[in-house]
Amino acid sequence: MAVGVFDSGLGGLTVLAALQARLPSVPFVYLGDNAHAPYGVRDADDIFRLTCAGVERLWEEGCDLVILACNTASAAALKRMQETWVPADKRVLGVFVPLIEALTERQWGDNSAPREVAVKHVALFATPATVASRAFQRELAFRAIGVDVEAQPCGGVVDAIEAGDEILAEALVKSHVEALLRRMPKPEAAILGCTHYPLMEPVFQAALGEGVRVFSQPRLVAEATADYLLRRPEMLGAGTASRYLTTGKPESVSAHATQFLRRGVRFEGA
Ligand code: DGN
Repeated sequence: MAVGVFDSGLGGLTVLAALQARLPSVPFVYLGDNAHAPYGVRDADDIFRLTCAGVERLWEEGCDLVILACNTASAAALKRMQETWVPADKRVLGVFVPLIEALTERQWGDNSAPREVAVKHVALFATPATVASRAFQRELAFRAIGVDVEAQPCGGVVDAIEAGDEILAEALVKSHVEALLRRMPKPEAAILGCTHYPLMEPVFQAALGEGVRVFSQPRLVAEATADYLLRRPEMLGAGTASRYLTTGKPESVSAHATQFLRRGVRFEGA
């Protein structure tokens, strides 16, 4: 069985690259819903409908495990999908839980007793839709984790990265970080809660200052997926190479992806 990786567009390729590095013998099928990207400006019902359609397409490819490598889809659609839509023989996982586990590993000594909370003030940088959903805060509250989260919607950053405009992307990141620091002067940790932001991690780190620990998703999601598959080896079959599908125009998406990842990627039509 291949593992499905879904994103609204190209950003999930940062997560896929980490998955491929961590799990080199696992075949992946990536689906980018480029025809409907970006999701960050859509409403929750729309994101739910589009995400379900993408996941169904990956099930057709035999991917019983699908990772939503998109914060916006994870925030707006995942819980509803898991509660109302995903059948028992399939799994759909998102990108928040690995981050929360990484944050809390410093706070919980074991599964029962909370230790002294090491991180109290956390900055979250994400798309306007992810911030509006408050999904990250909900996940923390669900686990009774008392962390103070200050969220900064980072309008424009995804578009600037996708347009290859590094100067604009850098300027936007700096101004979003400054806006957050005015409200929360001393975060101990920062979460980059959008698939595109790992590409700007050094800019976030420099703007935040050395004392702030930056949590970036791709590596954490890859580690969590490796743990998950280790416990469920039956979910894996014989390996073949990864495939890349898009709801957009394969040629232009391939060119765009090659520029985005700085290596050749060839998409097929979904
Ligand atoms: N993949 C989206 C995310 O992680 O939030 C960013 C792109 C988008 O649809 N806005």
